[in-house]
Amino acid sequence: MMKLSQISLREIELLLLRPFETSFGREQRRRALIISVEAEGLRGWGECVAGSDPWYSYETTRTAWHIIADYLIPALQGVSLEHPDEAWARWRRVRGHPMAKAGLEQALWDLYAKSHRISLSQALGGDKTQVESGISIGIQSDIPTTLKLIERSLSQGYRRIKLKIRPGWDIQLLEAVRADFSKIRLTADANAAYTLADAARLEELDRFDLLMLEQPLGYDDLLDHADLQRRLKTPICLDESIKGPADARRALELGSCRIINIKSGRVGGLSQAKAIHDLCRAQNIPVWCGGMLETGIGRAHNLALASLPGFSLPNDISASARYYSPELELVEPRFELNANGTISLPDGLGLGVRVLEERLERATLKRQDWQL
Ligand code: OSB
Ligand code: MG
Repeated sequence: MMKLSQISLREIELLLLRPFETSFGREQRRRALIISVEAEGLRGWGECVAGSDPWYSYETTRTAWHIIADYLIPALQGVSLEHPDEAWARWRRVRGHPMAKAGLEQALWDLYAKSHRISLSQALGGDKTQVESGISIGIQSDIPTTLKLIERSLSQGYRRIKLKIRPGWDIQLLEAVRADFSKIRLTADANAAYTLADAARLEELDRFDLLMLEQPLGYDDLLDHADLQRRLKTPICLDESIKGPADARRALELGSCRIINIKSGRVGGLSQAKAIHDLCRAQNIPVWCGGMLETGIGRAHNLALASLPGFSLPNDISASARYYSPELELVEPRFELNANGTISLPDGLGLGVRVLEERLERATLKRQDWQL
């Protein structure tokens, strides 16, 4: 039983080591919300992955702040929770806003695991001690630069290369990559940059032996993806289009994809993420854990989620050093890539990392506290 006593909400900003560019835009600074929840002397942490702008989804740090502060926290006032699953039911009246819900729900999960003196991975039903790590490479200025980045990532040990693509930065790029790296596990992520009118161009991607093609069409679409999947040999993986277990069910029934990228933020939290995992596992659909340029806190949540048995493909969970300089890291220990291209789950209760509060303070733009 968790009798919540205090909640803190912060907006933070961290400088990325390098700008990250996708088909929808370029990011140099990562904004996020960090939430902590206290009960009986224990503290749980969560990260809301909504960013500055509504490009990946409609949520932003400002909409998430509004929803968390004005609706989600008040719905937990005076409440004792047995299990984090109960938060979803308490928030049922709030339509949408999955990232806002996920940030606070993650903190409840961490707290729950700590109060039961187990790791978050154990609390979720994870059975791995290491998870496979892939790297997501943003759109670069030119192909030679991309080839060098791939080379470096492979030498660091990453087990799968994902390239961001968009019309005009696709076939030529993949041609050059396959010329130099014929055997590597390679995927491409379009972040919804194409339409069904581009089907012929997308069919050409079949010859690059991609492990999957991620979210080629509309961010909200399932029907056109089903059409496209019938025309492609390459498995489609949906990211943006899967906003919860109901979308996953619809996508599998329609044949819109053969793989699902699970991000707890996009689907409303870890309980919802686990429900999608369970559904896919029952139907033999592989899943993997996507990323949103998380700080160490969100990264620790992703690792715990990816330790579930159905996460059978390399995840977008890279070492902390992929995005942030060591002085900005918010947690200890940092996440390092093992020589075999995996990241080890930290041992310890809950998330298994210690939040460095002075670092967090330095990154904070805005803070509000609630006594419940
Ligand atoms: O589509 O998977 C995506 C980053 C921000 C928004 C969307 C996506 C991404 C990534 C990076 O691909 C994954 C990561 O390493 O965190
Ligand atoms: Mg994606």
